[in-house]
Amino acid sequence: MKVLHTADWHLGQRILHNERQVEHQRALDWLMSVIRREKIELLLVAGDVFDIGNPPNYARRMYYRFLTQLIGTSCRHIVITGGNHDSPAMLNAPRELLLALNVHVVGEATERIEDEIIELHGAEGQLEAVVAAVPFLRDKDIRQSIAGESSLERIERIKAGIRQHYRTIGEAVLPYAERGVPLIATGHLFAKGAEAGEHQNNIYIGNRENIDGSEFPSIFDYIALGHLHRAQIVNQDYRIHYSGSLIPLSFSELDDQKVVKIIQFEGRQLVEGVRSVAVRECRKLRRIGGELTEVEEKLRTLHTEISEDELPAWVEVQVQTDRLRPNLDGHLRDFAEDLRLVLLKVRTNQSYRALDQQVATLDLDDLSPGEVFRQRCSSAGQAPTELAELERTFEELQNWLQEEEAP
Ligand SMILES: [Mn+2]
Repeated sequence: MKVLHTADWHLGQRILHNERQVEHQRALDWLMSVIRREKIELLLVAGDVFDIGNPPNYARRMYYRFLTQLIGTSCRHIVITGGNHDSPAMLNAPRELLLALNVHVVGEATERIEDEIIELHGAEGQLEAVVAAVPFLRDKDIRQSIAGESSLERIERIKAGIRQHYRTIGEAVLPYAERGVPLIATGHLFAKGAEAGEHQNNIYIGNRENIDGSEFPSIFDYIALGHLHRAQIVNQDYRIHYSGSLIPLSFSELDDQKVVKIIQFEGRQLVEGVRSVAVRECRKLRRIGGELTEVEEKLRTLHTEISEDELPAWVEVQVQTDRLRPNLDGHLRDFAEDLRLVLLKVRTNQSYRALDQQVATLDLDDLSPGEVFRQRCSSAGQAPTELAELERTFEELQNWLQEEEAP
């Protein structure tokens, strides 16, 4: 059984108001070519297919077109699980229809753990693999809320609930242990022993380290994770991997090599370990800073690195300057246009302004909601001792909004 593991597509995502449609389409086309070339038999998508609960129509079309293109390829089984960005209802809506195409969708956890256990059968009806398709586990899936409990107690309960969910599903696959077929689990969470990107903004402190890597049941031969956008192995355990996202979803992911994971099983054994296949980059995202002349020089250099078949690079620029420069933005954008570069954002350090006005200018786009909240609390004279608890409550509120409304 040859398996391809990917996650965190975030179809419909935008970066600083710019659509990623062309990039996503190219990434999916590339993925299709890999599935064909490698003769993949099972495709796992471990959550966050879409960026928002109500994605634009083009993003839905892209998703369904991709699934349709899999018909007639070597890829006989597809398992898709919901992430925290997906709307479970939206993902589950075409479930029965997709099942007719061998696409198994688990948008959310239900009360029956059996709903997450997927037996994959070959053309002759023989068992080929078992997937414990665990989606993103929402607060409501794993515990009853308890009045009057502090946010820290709540976090501990969520963690205990997640651990319990995996223990239960590990026990539920025990009957398959001797069948000689791969036993695979999925997950969409933050496993301890993994690193998030610097500013991956969909992970809150309250969600940190939902489970320790060692707490995944040892019965599973491979654990396909999503949620962290950086591809990595968890706890040095050769069985537990994040595939990472398919394209860089923010400027903080610039240094990550985007990949998909390919796993070849013989019975329950991994052959050749887990292979990372680099996603073909179709647009460069760069952050460039320095004095104006330096910035111009770096933009020229970047221009030379863009190949013919790539889309114009997207650049964020920070200019160091000690004086006011009227129309700096317009000047740099004109400069970049001839170089097949698009400046998504031009910033200045503005130290000259702070000197006479003592005003530090902040851009809302650069701040996370948590940072805005913290600054607001500080300016309202909130005592630092109470700030920590307030911040946790705010995070809880954000999590709740994200889970309930999947923005
Ligand atoms: Mn996620």
